Amino acid sequence: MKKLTNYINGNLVAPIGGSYLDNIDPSRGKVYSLIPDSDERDVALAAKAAKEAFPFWSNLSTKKRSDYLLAISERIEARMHEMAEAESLDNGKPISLAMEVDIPRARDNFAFYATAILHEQSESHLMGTTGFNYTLRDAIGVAGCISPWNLPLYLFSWKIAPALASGNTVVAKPSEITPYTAYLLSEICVEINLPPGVLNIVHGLGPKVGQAISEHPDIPVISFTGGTATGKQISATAAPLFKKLSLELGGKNPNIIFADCDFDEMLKTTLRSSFANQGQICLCGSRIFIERSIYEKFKNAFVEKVSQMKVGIPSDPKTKMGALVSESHLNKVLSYVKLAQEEGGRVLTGGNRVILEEAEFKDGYYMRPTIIEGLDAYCRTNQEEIFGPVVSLQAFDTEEEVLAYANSTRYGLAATLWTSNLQRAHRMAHKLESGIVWVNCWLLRDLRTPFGGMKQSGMGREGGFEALRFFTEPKNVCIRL
Ligand code: TXE
Repeated sequence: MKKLTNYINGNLVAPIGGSYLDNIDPSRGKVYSLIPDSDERDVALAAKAAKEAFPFWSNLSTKKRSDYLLAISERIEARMHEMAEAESLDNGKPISLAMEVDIPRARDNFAFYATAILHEQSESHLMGTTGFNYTLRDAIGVAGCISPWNLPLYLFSWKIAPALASGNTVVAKPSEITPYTAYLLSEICVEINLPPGVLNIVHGLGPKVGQAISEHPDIPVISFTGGTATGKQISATAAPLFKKLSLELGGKNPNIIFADCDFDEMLKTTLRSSFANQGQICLCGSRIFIERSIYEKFKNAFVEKVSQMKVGIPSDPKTKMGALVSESHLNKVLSYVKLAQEEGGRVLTGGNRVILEEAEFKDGYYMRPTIIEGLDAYCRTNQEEIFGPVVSLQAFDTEEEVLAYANSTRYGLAATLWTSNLQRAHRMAHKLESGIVWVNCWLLRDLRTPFGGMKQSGMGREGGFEALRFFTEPKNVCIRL
């Protein structure tokens, strides 16, 4: 069975402790490879290599750093199909999604930051004839990047690329549930001769490897995406060490539908925003609020479409809904369906595990996309992040009422708004407590825009120049004239 390796100081190496974890293919429910069960000794080696590489990398010309990142981007493009297959196998997502979204986006993340640094400008502040100030932005040192399983290479590269582009060296940890494409990325780094120590990838469990990164004294900056509870744990570790932190956490996003929207466009997009990647995207809209006059029309059309969605083998190009990422996650999602029923919800479609007919895939973690109605906006099902193919429907009468529902959770990541009334769109966008508001669209992403959440959805922003700012230390220089 294939054993993945860590990537430390330019070499593909076994973990020091010699032990491995099972890596499961969720479409079959079977172990298909082994990943290093690394510990603080591997992290220490990686941090040492990264620290030693920092002076060289941070002093390299912007153009040379850019060339290395572009070379990574080009190799991802060249290995696109292989990487999409690997992502689909590792995560359970349809291969079509990995080909259209995950791997192209990872490629673009490297290209985006490789070229962004060529266009950076620094600020200056004139003080009449008295003096002037200019701002230097220097790389900080070794950056720790910790990422989750839902968009494995996409989110991993969304952190690594700006950290490296701005001159930091990196110790990175992908999710132990979906490590494979991070391993392929380390192969690519070897192929392009990335200088040793610039990027180090350590595989293993969160409480061991992630914790060791969070507490390592030579890693002063940490970028994390994952669950809110883990974010809290990392903050508790990093705060007394005065580390710079960026946290991208969970969401419980509202999808608000007014009667005056373009119904067909809204319906088509709402299918995606509810169930793309089996609902395992932090930006999915899991609470759907519908203006009362079109509630029944929407409900009937939505239930009809969702009940026809094919749940199938991820490697089949026609599959739209693949497997959930793990058995424990499937059980967690199913337990929320049960909770919803206990809370008075009615399951309109789905709600159950699916056993595929193909014998090879009968143990995979499949579930039917699920729609629930009849729940109160403030019940647990509507307040806690489920992170699976489950949405709830609720009617509303006024803007004020739906705003109160939308803003009622502890999260504030993304909101979607469907209306053809421009004034209302601006009014609502202003009042929604959400880091991202999509009007008449969903997941329309421009990599230059700030990305992140309010409240317990996170701290700080990624994306565009926000990420380059995060990974640098501003220094004001004041000159008397
Ligand atoms: O997250 P975890 P998981 C949410 C979603 C999901 C939940 C759990 O609600 O159900 O998070 O997902 C590492 N110190 N999102 O299990 O456990 C871990 O190894 C340092 C939202 O993936 O937070 C992995 O690499 N690191 C999200 C990473 O943290 C630790 C996307 C994320 O794992 C650690 C995915 C520790 N003590 C899940 N413990 C979004 N907003 O995009 C774990 N890790």
